[in-house]
Amino acid sequence: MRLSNAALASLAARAAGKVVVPAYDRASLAPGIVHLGLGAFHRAHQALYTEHALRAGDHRWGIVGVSLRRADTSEALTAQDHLYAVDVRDGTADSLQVIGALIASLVAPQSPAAVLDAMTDPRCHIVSLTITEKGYCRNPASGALQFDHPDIAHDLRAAAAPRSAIGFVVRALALRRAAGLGPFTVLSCDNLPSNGDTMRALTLAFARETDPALADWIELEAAFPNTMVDRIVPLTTDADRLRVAKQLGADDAWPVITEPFSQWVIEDRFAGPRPAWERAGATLVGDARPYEQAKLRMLNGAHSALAYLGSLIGYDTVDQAIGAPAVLNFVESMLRDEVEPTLSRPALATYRAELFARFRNTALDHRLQQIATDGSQKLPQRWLESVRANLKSGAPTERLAFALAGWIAYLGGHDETGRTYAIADPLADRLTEAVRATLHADAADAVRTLFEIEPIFGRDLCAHPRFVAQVARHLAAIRAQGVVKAMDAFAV
Ligand code: CS2
Repeated sequence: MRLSNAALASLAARAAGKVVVPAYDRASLAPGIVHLGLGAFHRAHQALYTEHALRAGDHRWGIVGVSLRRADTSEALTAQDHLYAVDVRDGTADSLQVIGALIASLVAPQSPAAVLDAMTDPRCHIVSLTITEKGYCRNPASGALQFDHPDIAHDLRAAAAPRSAIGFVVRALALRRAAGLGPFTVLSCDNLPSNGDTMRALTLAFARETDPALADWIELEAAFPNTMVDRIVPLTTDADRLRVAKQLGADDAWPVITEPFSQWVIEDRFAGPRPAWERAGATLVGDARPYEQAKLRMLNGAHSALAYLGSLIGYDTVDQAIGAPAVLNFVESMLRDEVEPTLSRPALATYRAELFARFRNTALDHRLQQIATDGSQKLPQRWLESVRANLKSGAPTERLAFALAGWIAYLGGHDETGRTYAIADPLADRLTEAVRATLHADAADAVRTLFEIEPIFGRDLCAHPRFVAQVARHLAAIRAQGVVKAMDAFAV
């Protein structure tokens, strides 16, 4: 039996009280939210907060999910009335919930007009985004819109059938303005610094290029709150599908797997109405940036360090890597000594302890290679902002330099046991070429060559000889002795 509206009534797990299912009338939901980027993260995070509002009786907030590229998730969910299970796992208090908030899904390349129709529906008040860092088509170091990005160049030429999220947002806002409708709130839920401000600047840069009066209207009327989103969501595997089907008593082609922890901090400045997400545990604030910065530099910064150093050693998952005492000691001291001093969020030591407990979750099977993807888009906000702050204040940068050396070594494409892996990154060609060209060169030459890649390192970091020398020294040690031995430099 496949999961569906009809199947809900007869779910074996429901009868046994083992699963929560939507008890409201799904047919009555209005399409109040259009979400761009129908990945697992959205379905395990924002959709759950919205589900809470629907269960409480506010039926304005059905979600229309949009896949900007692939059709697979949409096809799988369409065949099951867009119901899916969220499997919360930590090895002890596991729980299963079927979510009904998603009411439709669209595949943008197949029907851009249908996506624009959904975004210009007068009942749509919020367009949220989880399109990953690279979906913003920006220069990761400077934050500027990449006008030469193929999708942006296309959308400037063919505005009526956009490809990029920014192209869709600008076109939909133009159509709403022409129709005399108000704008929607644009809610970025990606791991970018000041994600709302970032999206706003990119949207305005694009709109200015095509229609300055539209840009003025967006500037005045639309809202782009910053958000901090946090929940660890590994990729769903076939083993997950089998386990969920067994527990549920029905087949779910795309369940999502996640941890018990969830956090959402949102700036409370919307252009129109919004769901009462705070009743589901979201924190509405005036300024989300201290939370966002701490989360990016600590959780995501530690994640990336674990991903590159752990993969090099030969580990597959986060819990394996953090289980190695040398790795734990290194990442812990990196956060404590070189990241936390750059932050203003309160209770950082408690936050750090919580992070490590989450990383130890053995029921998630969170793959390091998932986190290792798109380093060029992630490292500027995860590591390099802390590096810059410390270079300015005179604080230490040794551990961040070591993590960077680990990333450069990781770009070699094989771990210390000889296993090879692919480098998944929009700048993969440039990165692997730079690493190949300097493999037998002096480590300092290798570091300088990498640091000249402006979209990642800007123009300032290669001009810090002390920092370049630190990274080079650690790269030489990692190459000569391997990661764990090289970490002896930090042993307590
Ligand atoms: C991870 C994040 O894949 C990655 O880069 O660091 O997806 C991380 O799991 C989430 O941001 C946690 O909130």
